Amino acid sequence: MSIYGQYETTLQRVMDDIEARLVAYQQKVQSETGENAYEHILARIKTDESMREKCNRKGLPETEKSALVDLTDAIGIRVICSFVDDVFNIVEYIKSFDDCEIVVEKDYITHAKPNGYRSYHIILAVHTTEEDVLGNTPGTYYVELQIRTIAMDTWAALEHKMKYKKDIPNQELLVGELKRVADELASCDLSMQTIRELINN
Ligand code: 0O2
Repeated sequence: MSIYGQYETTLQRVMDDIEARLVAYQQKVQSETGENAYEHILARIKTDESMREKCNRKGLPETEKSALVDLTDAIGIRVICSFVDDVFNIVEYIKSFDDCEIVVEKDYITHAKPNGYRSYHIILAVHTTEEDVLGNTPGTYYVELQIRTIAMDTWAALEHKMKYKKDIPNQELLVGELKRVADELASCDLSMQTIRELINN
C-alpha cells in the first residue's frame, strides 16, 4: 500500500484538475494573442519512495497525514515559461481560482536565493468535494506549483545535480560560478522581455 493510502485516486484527480485549468489558460491566451502563456507543464505525484524519504528527512512518521497535510508537495506542478512576464501572469491566473487558497507564496524571482535560485513558488490548498485524510468533506489537498523561465529551470536542474552529487572537485568554485551564471541568466531574461515588448509595441 502506498503512503497515500485510499487518497491516491483523489490526489490524481486534483492534479489533473489543476493541470486542465492551466491547459485551458494556455488555449485562451493562444486564441487571444497568438502567443504561448507557457512552454510546457510537468505534473507529478511524488513517488511513494521519495515521499517516505522526505518524511524521514523531516523527522515525520511515514503516515498518510504526514504525506498529505504536514508535507504539501505530494502534488507538484512545474510551469516553464519563455518570459518572466508570463510567470507573473500565470501567478495572477492561479490567484483567480475561487475554490482554492494560496497558503504559501515565495517569490524567489524578485528575491533570488543567495545561491542564485530563481522561481515563483505557490502552495495551493484545493478544496474538493471528496473527503481528506483529516476526515473533512469538502476535503483539502495541497499542490506545490513552481513557475519559472526556461533559463531558471535549466539552472535549477544543474544546481540540483551538483548538490546531490558527492565528491565533485572544486565544488566551491562551481558554487561561485553557478551564482554568477544565475545572475547573467536573470539579466538575459530581462533583456528578452524588453525586446519582446519592443517588438510587440
Ligand atoms: P524535494 O525533495 O526536492 O521535493 P523552507 O523550508 O521554507 O526553507 P522549502 O519547504 O524547501 O523551504 O520550500 P521551498 O524553498 O519553496 O522549496 C521547495 C522546492 O523548491 C524544493 O524541494 C526544491 O525542489 C526547490 N528548490 C528550492 N530551493 C532550491 C535551490 O536552491 N536549488 C534548487 N535546484 N531547487 C530548489 P525540497 O524541499 O528540496 O524537496
